[in-house]
Formats: sequence, C-alpha cells, structure tokens
Amino acid sequence: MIKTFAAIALLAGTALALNVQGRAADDRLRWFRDAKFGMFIHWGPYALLAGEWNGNKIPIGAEAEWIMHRFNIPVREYREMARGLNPVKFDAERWVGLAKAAGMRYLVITAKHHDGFAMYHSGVSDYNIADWTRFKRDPLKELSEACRKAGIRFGVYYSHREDWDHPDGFGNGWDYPPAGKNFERYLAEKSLPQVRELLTGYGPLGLVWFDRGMDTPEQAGRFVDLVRTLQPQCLINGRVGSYSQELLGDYQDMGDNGMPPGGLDEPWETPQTLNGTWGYSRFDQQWKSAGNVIQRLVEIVSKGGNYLLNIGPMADGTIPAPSVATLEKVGAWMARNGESIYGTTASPLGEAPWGRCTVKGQKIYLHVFHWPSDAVLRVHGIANEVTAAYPLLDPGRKLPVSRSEGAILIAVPERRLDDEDTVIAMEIAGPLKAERAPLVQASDEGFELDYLEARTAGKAMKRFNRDGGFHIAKWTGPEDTASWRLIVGRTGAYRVKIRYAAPKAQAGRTYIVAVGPHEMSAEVRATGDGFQYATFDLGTVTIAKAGTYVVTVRPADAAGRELMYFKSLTLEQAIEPSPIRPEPGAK
Ligand code: H79
Repeated sequence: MIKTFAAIALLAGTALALNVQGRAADDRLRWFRDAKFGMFIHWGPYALLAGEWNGNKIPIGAEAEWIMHRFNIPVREYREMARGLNPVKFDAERWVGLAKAAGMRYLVITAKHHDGFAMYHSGVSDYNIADWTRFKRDPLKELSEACRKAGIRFGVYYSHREDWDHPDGFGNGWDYPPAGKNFERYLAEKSLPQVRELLTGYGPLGLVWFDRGMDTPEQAGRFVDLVRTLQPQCLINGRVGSYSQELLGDYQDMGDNGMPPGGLDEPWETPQTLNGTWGYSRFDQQWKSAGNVIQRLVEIVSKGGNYLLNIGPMADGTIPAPSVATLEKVGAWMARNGESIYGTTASPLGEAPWGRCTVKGQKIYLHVFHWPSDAVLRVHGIANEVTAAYPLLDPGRKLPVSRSEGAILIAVPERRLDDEDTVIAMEIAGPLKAERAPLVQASDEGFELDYLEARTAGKAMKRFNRDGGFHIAKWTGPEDTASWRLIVGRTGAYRVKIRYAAPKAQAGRTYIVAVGPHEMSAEVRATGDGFQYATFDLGTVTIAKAGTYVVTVRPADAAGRELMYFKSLTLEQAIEPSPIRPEPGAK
C-alpha cells in the first residue's frame, strides 16, 4: 500500500516536473520562435590560412575551418601560425550593424571551433586570442556589448567534444593517438570550464550552440545542467547530445545546410552558409544570390523554422564584400516585408507551385516567387472565407477575390512588386481552417502513406532527429493520431505494412491501424537502440467498394510513454494467384 502510494506520488512528481519544464521551455523559446533569422559567424585562426596550407588547397565547397584536420597540421605548427592573428579591422559595432541591417535578430559566433583556439579571453587556457596573439582585445566581449545595444540576442558556438589541440579532445589522431586519450580529462580541464566562462562573463546569452553531439547522454547532460544552472533562460541547440538519442536541447537543428522536406511540429533551425564553407576561404567565391537567400528564408519560415546564416570574416576582421552586399539586399527586402516573417508560424498549406505561405493569426502571407502570367493567384487548401487581399507593399490596393472549384482566386497586379518575392496579404474570417487532409492516390503497387503527408492531431508531432531523419512521435493516447485520405479505385485485398523505430522502453504498447471501418491492432516491437527503423507486416485488409477512405494510426489506449517513432504505412495490392492459362501454340 505504502509502496503504491509512493509510486503514485513519484509519478505525479515526474508529471509535474515535466509540465513545469515544458512551460519553462516554451517561455525560453518565445523570442527564438519570433526571431526567424540569425547571423552565424565562423572566425578563428583558420581564417589566416584562408583555405591553403603549404600549397595544399581546400577544394571549393568544402569546409575551410577543417584545414588543420584535413592536412593533419601538427599542433605545434598550427599554434605557431595562430600567433599571427591580428584582426586590426575588427569592428564589433559594424558586424552587429550588418546583422541588424539584414533583419537578423540573433547572432552566434564561434567561441571555440574544433581547432581548440578560443576567440575570447579565456582563463582556462592561454591558447586564446587575447593571450596568444598581439591582439590584446576580447572580440566576444565587444560583440556581446554591441549586440546588447542593438537589441540583438547574443549567442556562442562552442565545440564541446571536438578539440584538435587538447591531447584528450576528440578528433586529432595525428598528434595524439586515440588509445592514449582520457576524454573525461578534456571535459574537466577545458570543455566544461570554458563553457562556464562563457556563461558567466558575457551577460545574458540568447543561446549556446553545441556541435557534433556527445558520446553519452550523461556527458551531454553535464553541459545541459551547466547552462540551466548558470543561465536558466539561455537556449541550448539540438546538437548538445548524442545524435541517436532523443533531443536534449531546446530545439532541433537540421544537418549543416539542411532543409526538411516539410513542416515540423517542433521548434527547429537550420545552419547554412552563404558559399560552401563556414570559415573564410579565398578560393570559394560561389556565393548565393540575395534572391536565393530570401527564398530560403521564406521556405524555412513557412515550415516553422529559423535560418542561421553564416558569414566567414577574414583574418583581419573584414567581412567579405560579397557577403556584405547580399546581406544588405536581403535587409532591404526584410525592411519592406518583415511583417510576413517575424512572429509568424508554419503554414499548413505546404508548397505551392508559385511559392510559399506564412501565417500570423488570421493573416496569411502568400509569398509569390513565380508571378502568374495570367495575373491570377490560385490558393488551395483554405476553407475560410477571405475578407481582404492586398499587396503587402500597397495595403490600400484591394485585390478582387473569388472561388472556383475549392481554390481561392486572387486577381493580382500585372507585374510583381518585388523581384524575388512579392508578398500578398490575405485576411480570413475566423481561425485558419485548412481543408481536410490531402488525398493520396494509388500507384500501381498500392498506397505509400508517409509521415510527411499525414495530418497529425492531438500530441502526435512531426519531428526530426539528426540520426534517423524525420518521423511522427510524442503520441501517447488514442486522441493522438496520424491520418490520411485515400482514393481507392481498385478493390480487393491490400497487405498492410508499417515502418517505425522503437527502443526497448516503448515495446509492448498496442496501436490501432484503421482503414475506413476496418480496424487492426498490433503490439509495438522493439527495433533496437536509437532510431533504427524496421518494417512489420500487419496482414491484409479487404476493401470491397471503391471510394474515399480515411486511414488512421493511433495508440489503442492512454499511457505515459510515447507510442513509437513512425515513418510510414503501406497498403500493397495483394496479388491473387491467377489461373494458369496455356500459352497460345503450346503443346
Ligand atoms: O562549424 C561548421 C562545421 O565545421 C561543423 N558544423 C558547421 C556548423 C561540422 N562539424 N562536423 N562537420 C561539420 C561534419 C563535416 C565533416 C567534413 Fe570532412 C569536414 C567533411 C569534409 C570536411 C572530415 C574531413 C570528414 C571528411 C573530411
């Protein structure tokens, strides 16, 4: 009896803690969700080499900040090279001014990249810009102050696992054979103490951006605890923990330069570069155009994410001129159209042939990348009545709206108003009602219903993990569903297969797959540690009548734990063995 009571109290306590944590996380994330656009800065001694070491060049499109690793530069030689860093042209207010002019709301700079060199005045190791070079200043201090003045959130990148300089850090096998390493010593001597310095010496941080994950959840947890203890409001990015485990930070990061195939139901960010490298390379002049950057920003925001866009300043502190020019052009667009970016949410409408959408309450922003040649914009998937439509740049100009076969038709001006993306604002009556889940048509084999096309309800969420890609997770009870609508033309038997990942702890729960009125139930089976997806055969279902059917996957009953990491469901036309007919002319 006492035992039962204790167990209940413990469970209640856990639920409470989770709730409180959930609310605290929401609170921390508020500015981040609204900000959408941030400046990433990769700056370190590698900028001095600018992509070349002893005549060896980093290929165009590859990472110039990896030069020490790529050419196995001995620590002694790289350290000597780093002595020459002297960024006399560095001007924190100018850098922050550029971020501000571009419309960026946060800034993240490499406090220490994988090469181990600190770009701030560290007391932990003298291998830092203020002690190691003749440049006796602390660029991070200056940047943090400039950011505060400009109203931009200041964040630091810290490579917490990789360190090619420290004998016990991860990654340098050419000076320090891996067998002799004591990784715990690196964490205790350098990595954790430097993160502590950053959290205590630079005022309130917007976020700490970790990279490359950590080997054990326990080790990653120490970094999370450190941030939470010293700065409870500071965000932690998704790469703090192991890539094959559940998210430990506050939001997910895509892979470098990654773009999700569709919208996600959780906060996320993608780090991307303006050319093909993060650190400066004098060879890589393959710059993205301002138009490309604007359309990427819109695409990311329409899918609910943030765009962390990188510049790689030169060793003397100059930002490459093409980067400056591009960011200024993007900023000019943002000054005119920022209302359609900041504080918006993902669009349930997906990708339109003419562009993308962002949403702010009852305002839908239609971002037109490809101007319609007949001056009619066709918008699918919104059930609401439209009360007004106008170009964001010319709100007094009301555009005629009509409806035809479910599509909203907006008569737009003959010519676009902005080159790369003209925004048409559309106001709707009542809260946004997306039309029903899109219809899925059969291929020759049957139906492939993947997580991306599903309509999620309740707590079911489309999520990302760096290890396994994308899936639906977070569902715990029968009201948490994923569903699709099918047009069934060919009647008969269909074989149903489901693909998901489930670690041991999730095994044993029952779930229901409903195909119209036919329900089948099965037990979740463990597929291994991490995100190892496997396919299971659920048997056949017979559809006797052609028509539209709703397919739903859901937990059979409520429980405290997640059902599974769902990838896809297939309905394969089951082939009936056909009677053997003799070939013409056969004996
Ligand atoms: O800081 C930037 C990158 O340096 C960092 N993440 C972004 C934000 C990053 N860390 N690891 N990776 C990227 C994976 C990159 C691996 C590669 Fe290589 C570096 C591919 C080519 C160079 C190592 C060396 C693997 C192949 C050659």
